[in-house]
Amino acid sequence: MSTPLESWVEESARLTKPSKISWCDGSQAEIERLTDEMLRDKTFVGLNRKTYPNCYLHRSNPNDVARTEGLTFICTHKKEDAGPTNNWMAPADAKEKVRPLFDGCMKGRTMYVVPYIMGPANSPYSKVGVEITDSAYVVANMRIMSRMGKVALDRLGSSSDFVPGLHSVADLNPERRFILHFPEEKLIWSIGSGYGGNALLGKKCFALRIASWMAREQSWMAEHMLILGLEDPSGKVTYMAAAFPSACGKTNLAMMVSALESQGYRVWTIGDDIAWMHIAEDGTLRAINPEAGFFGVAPGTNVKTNPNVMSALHHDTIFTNVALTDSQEPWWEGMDSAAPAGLTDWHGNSYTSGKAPAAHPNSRYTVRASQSASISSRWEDPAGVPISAFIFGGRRARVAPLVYESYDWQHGVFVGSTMASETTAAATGAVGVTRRDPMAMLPFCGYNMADYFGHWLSMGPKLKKAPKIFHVNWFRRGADGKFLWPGYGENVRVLKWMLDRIEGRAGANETAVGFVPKPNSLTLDGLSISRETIDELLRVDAGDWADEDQAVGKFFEKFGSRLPAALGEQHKALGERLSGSSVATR
Ligand code: SAT
Ligand code: MN
Repeated sequence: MSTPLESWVEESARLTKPSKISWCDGSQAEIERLTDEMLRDKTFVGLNRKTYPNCYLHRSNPNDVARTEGLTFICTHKKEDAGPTNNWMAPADAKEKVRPLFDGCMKGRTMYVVPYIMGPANSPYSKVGVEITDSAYVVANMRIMSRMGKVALDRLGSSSDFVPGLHSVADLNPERRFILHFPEEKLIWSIGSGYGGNALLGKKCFALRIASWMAREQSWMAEHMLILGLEDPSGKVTYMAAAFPSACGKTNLAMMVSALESQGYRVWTIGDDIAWMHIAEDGTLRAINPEAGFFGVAPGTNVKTNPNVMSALHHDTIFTNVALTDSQEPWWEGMDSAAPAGLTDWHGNSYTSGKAPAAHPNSRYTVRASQSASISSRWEDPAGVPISAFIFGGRRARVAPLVYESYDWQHGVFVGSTMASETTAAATGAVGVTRRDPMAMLPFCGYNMADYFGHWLSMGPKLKKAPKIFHVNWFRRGADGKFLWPGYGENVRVLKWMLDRIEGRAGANETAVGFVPKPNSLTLDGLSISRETIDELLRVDAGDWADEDQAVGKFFEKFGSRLPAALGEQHKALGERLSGSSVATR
């Protein structure tokens, strides 16, 4: 008798008709063989063996360079269960439409069966997925991003408890590209793209869209959050989880080299993109990082913005759509000052400066988390780490102060649900447009967001001590259009303020939007920043916030009567505080 996995693999092979089926074991021999094949068929370009051993460059099809949210669907029986912020198709219609595209799509190709675990191999919170794909590049990435191969098959045994994901690059035609999620049967179908979150199905498709659905059913949380530990001078580590939209600096924050290291404050990395959090028996919220690697944005990454990842990238790394120097080293905008002579752009053409960027703005590196010097000794703790704070944030040129703390859990959920950010190159579409992106989950919530807010509201009271909820904005600009806050390693000063709030040490002013630091409660020594700049960073502008309040009202209208009443009340209370005389600024 075949196992549920074997049956699904057979069924998928009957549909896609590959010439060969290869079960991936995750071994060294396997990756060496795949790498050789990819070097031969030009999927991979080998990089400098001395300075970048075991590193490869992949150039994707120019029409396939980012997640495609418009082609991503949540397929539930009832449209309302997908909600107003997701694209929806009925499951039967979706299958009828997309099955013909899978029919025979692997003819003449190898079908790889990729079993993987999301989460540490021995954690009770981890889950097994199996991706079927015809892309060796996907296999190589999954080997870095998850615990892939034999370890996953061993965990699964003959059980049916895995999330199947069927993937084919097919003809890479965006007209025939679909990223389909069937949360009711915990199934993923993805066709027509080989890029990032569209194709590495363990990441956004499983660990966020499908897992968010499971988490609501089972009273846990699957969130688009980094996890970090802030060590204080006594050696005590406090864990925080932060949600920012794609390409807003989660990786850099999670791997930060602290500007306050000489004072004993250090940052340790648990994860940079996704957090799965469960209520433990002691009433704490325990977070694991379901991933095993980082799929980070390359442009803007340098020894100042993320020194830890820069050293991690010097071996065993896959680069996608970056530029190439004449000594076969990767290069991207913002790596160092000027583009070196003899550069090849991400298309593989010789680069002319002043024209389009040499590296694609959403070019990426894929690297094992364990290669970072900042990795926490507890990053694979099967019990997870206890979360003391949530941080929401985004890119806002105006409005949002550098940091503020919500009044309580309910208000914090309101703050998260009204998050907004200027869009980035991580998804196709216009860049720099402000959009509401609640909890940074807009593209990743696998069900009706109104119900998701309800789930959030319900979680706080179940915890013995709910995490404090903060909001940050590193991206506020002054009248001259320049960033007011230096960011990167200096962000530890904001984390330290949060820690001091958690410990009841730091002062704050109560404003209409939440608690804002008293300027003297921020640790600013060693930083040359004027008092005026700090005041501007912390300012709650009544006019800006009145506009914000209106925009929130409009956004909430989308959800109609499904919006939890508590959020409507929070919105009303904000309006009252704004129109009252309570807008204190310092
Ligand atoms: O979804 S991706 O993995 O391509 C990257 C992101 O959007 O965070
Ligand atoms: Mn992300």
